[in-house]
Amino acid sequence: MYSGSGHDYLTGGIANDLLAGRSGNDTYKVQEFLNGADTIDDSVGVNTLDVSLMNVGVTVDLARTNMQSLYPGYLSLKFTSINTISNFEGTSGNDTILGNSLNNEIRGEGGHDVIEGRAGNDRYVGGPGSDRFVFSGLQLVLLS
Ligand SMILES: [Ca+2]
Ligand SMILES: [Ca+2]
Ligand SMILES: [Ca+2]
Repeated sequence: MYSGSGHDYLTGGIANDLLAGRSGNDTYKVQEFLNGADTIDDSVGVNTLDVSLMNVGVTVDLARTNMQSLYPGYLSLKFTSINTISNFEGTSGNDTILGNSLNNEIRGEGGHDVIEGRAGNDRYVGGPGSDRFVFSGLQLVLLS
């Protein structure tokens, strides 16, 4: 699936999809039963990965560019750049979210989330549940 410039909203189907938002700020929305191994090809704009429709907690590393499993058996994603995703919207489950060097806005939503933004001026929003934020620049761990 390719889209042009502008602000787009892309969602994958059950097969292995190529989601390419290109220029503009894009939102990539994936969900549990529309699984597969999808590739998100984008390095322009402030892009959001939204997995809030999934019912299970995920593990994602936004700086990783090889295929990674967000939840075994459900969903794998590959980002074509370490700068593909700026913002992340988590699930109601227990998520583990590692940011990249961009200024990330990471929303853990419900569950017991572990969020580490890495470099950049990051914004963490924990949501309900007890969350653990790792501020790598400050070497500070907050347990809430
Ligand atoms: Ca984009
Ligand atoms: Ca969560
Ligand atoms: Ca960051």
